[in-house]
Amino acid sequence: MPEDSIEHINFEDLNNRAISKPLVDHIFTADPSAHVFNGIIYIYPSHDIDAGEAFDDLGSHFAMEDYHVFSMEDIESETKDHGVALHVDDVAWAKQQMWAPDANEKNGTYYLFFPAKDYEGVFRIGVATSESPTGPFKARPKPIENSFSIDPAVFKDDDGEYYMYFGGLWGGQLQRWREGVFNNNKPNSPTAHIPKDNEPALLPFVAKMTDDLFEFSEAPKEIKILDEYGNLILAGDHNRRFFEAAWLHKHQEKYYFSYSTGDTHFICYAIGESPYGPFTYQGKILNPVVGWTSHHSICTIKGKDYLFYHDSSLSKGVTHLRSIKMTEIKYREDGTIETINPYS
Ligand code: FUB
Repeated sequence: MPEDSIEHINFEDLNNRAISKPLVDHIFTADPSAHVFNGIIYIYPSHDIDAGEAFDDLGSHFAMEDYHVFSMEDIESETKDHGVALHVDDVAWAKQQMWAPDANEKNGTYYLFFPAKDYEGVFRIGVATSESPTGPFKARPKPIENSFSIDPAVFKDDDGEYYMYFGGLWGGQLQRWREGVFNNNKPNSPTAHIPKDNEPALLPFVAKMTDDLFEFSEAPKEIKILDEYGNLILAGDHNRRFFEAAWLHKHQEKYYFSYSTGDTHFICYAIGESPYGPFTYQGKILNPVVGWTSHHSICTIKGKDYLFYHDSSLSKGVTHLRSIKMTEIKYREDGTIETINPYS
């Protein structure tokens, strides 16, 4: 959201109209990835810290240096902060910008998947493990080989295979990987290397994980997001094209790929028959929230699906510091999702 438009918001009115309250109010949190492990809800968000720098589209205004894990006994209960679960100083390969993470579990080990910039200024994706869902997590010495860009989301399919979905435009650098190697030209422009409006939009990636969940077991593949005519969504279609915040969940045996449209701030979804897609665009899950970005996850809790998301209502937009929230998702009989307005 442009810096000037947030200044004109009446936050008292906005907070009165907000459909949900921040789950955490003692620190600023964003990009919530939620999972249920052993009957407890665990949330793995980013941690927004004001860097004291001017706002820009590369995220320089945030000093995001660690992750806290939160838990809830049920959807109405207090959100418990389990403290710092991983700090950038404890990740040998990572220099800065611990952006949106995800987590998963396999055979009693908990895995934290996270993007960070390496010492060359290139986003990579790392893995850290713990015997507890709340950490502390111990990071692998190197990032996942052939990983790039941001926003990992790791989905476990019913057959026990795990897939990582990832990618993000502008500050997330996906546009710099169009030739398969990192393009470092015009380093300060978030929109350099973005396709023209009449070209297909950049696509997110998916890769199946190795048995130990430490690496990709295959080269990452692009995920096709198609319109109602079976054509790839175009780069100029800013209300529907993929930008960041990939997430995958299943509903009635179908695969739902959801994502943020970035500069237009929608959380959208597309449905497919396979974890690799293709996915056909269906509509919006969440209308724009106030703040710099929109980002979400979808988690089934006691048979109902919930959207975890964030906005900047608690910080009243100051430096766009964000706070995590949750609300229920409602499906229509045909499997489509009712669009949620974050403010009534
Ligand atoms: O929180 C930093 C970045 O902002 C995330 O990685 C993006 O998805 C956006 O929410």
